[in-house]
Amino acid sequence: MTGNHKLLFATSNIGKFEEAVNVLEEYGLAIEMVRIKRFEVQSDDLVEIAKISALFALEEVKNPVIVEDAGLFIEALNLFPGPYSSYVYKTIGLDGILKLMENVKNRRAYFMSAIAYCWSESEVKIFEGRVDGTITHEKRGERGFGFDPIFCPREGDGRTFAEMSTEEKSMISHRGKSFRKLATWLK
Ligand code: ITT
Repeated sequence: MTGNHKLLFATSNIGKFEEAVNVLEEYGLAIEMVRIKRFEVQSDDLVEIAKISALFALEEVKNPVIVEDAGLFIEALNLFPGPYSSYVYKTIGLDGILKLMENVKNRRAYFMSAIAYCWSESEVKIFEGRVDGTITHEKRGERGFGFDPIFCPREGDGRTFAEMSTEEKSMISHRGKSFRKLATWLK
């Protein structure tokens, strides 16, 4: 689909990019990071945000391109911060979320990843991934990025994503799942 060109990934988040590289290299696929100004989309829907952002990115780079929108959805907070995760991370941060979760018994949460791959104005393909887990009571671990120190995946061994290597996280993460779907489709 991409000919001899490397697949372009429009993102400003190096953590996301490294995870994507890690998954795609298992399939012999290479990607390149392009930083473009993200089009600010107002929507409650990750898929919609990814789609519109990918069309915008295509306009900019004039080559097939992927965009990924991801978010953390916390059950007890009515799925907040969801599509607003980036803003919430930058404003109230991990401590703010832990504070909102003080004395909250239901700690269930999930991460979602929606990749939009766009190669023409009328052609956008979506790949989604989800991982379920719980919000911890304290921050643990130094690796990863974003909300990783307070998210403990259900399929794991009790460690947070921030206590895992990139490889371990990608085996079970929302992004690992969505990128493996993309890779399978591209192959
Ligand atoms: P781009 O839009 O430039 O790709 P971003 O960081 O703004 O980068 P998103 O809007 O998709 O990306 O992600 C929203 C936020 O959700 C992100 O900044 C993190 O704080 C959080 N997040 C997403 N995936 C995560 C993950 O795997 N681990 C921890 N936090 C994550």
